[in-house]
Amino acid sequence: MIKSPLDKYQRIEKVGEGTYGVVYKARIVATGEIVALKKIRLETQEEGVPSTAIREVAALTELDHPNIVRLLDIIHQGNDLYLVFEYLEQDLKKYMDKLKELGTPFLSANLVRSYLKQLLSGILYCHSRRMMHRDLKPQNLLVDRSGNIKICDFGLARMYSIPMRSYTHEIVTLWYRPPEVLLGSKLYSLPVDVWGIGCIFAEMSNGKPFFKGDSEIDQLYHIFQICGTPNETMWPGVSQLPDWRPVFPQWRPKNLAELCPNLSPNGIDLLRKMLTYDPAKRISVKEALSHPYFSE
Ligand code: PVB
Repeated sequence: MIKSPLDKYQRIEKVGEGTYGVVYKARIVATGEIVALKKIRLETQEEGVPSTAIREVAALTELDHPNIVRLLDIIHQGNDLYLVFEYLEQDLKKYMDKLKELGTPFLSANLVRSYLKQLLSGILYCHSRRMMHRDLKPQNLLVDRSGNIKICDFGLARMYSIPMRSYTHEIVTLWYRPPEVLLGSKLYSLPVDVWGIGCIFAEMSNGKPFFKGDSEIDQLYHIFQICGTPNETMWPGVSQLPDWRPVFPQWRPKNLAELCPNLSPNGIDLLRKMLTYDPAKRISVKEALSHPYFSE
């Protein structure tokens, strides 16, 4: 038998299927250390993994922050790329589902604040390196028993583009997608991650998704019904976006404090700034971290 670099790892069990590939719980044979092995099938016409993909993934090993899931190793084998990450016990979605089953659907105010602060500091680390995530959602946030939360799939969304369906044909969620992307903007940037984090902030404190659309237009209308239908006054240029329609129904904005009864007035103020339509006016991650909500 020819030795493969994968022999260093022993698969224990399949964790599940993510957007880009299947994830296994595994162990480093030599040390017994538990890791996560993510297998990415690259659908290329030609044989082998494109060298640009390998270079880009290699750059991700440089990301070193307590709130970013650590990429430990990359193994390239035939048409597959195996990414070895630190292992975490569950994701935020599963954690929130478990709380729901227990009849205590939402996170405590202190845990919401702690998770939000950790998420923002992980994102600030990446944004200051001009990297955006583009697909933040509770399934991409991993939690441990000590109150830590870590972001995974940073950098992958950029390389592989966000597919319509996961490789197992699961429909990819639209609930965290910002209005500029839903309206067809191709020049979106770092503010997309702030919108996604805002949606997750509201979801953690309410115990249910904030904008729960089942198609792109339904997603947009859910946002309009809560934030009000946007216009040129609040968002200059909105009517020039590719998927803007002059016939969009007109809704007035709702009161966020009534929709998020567990958030303090400072929390509501921060949420409103994160869910600002115009990406240029949306609060930045850095500004969000110095919001009074975090010094309550
Ligand atoms: N889940 C890197 N990684 C992981 N990716 C996923 C992980 C994980 N740890 C490091 N951990 C778990 C372990 C057990 C469970 C869950 Cl939700 C997550 C459980 O009890 O079901 N990815 C999963 C998908 C494969 C479903 C969560 O998004 C590879 C980043």
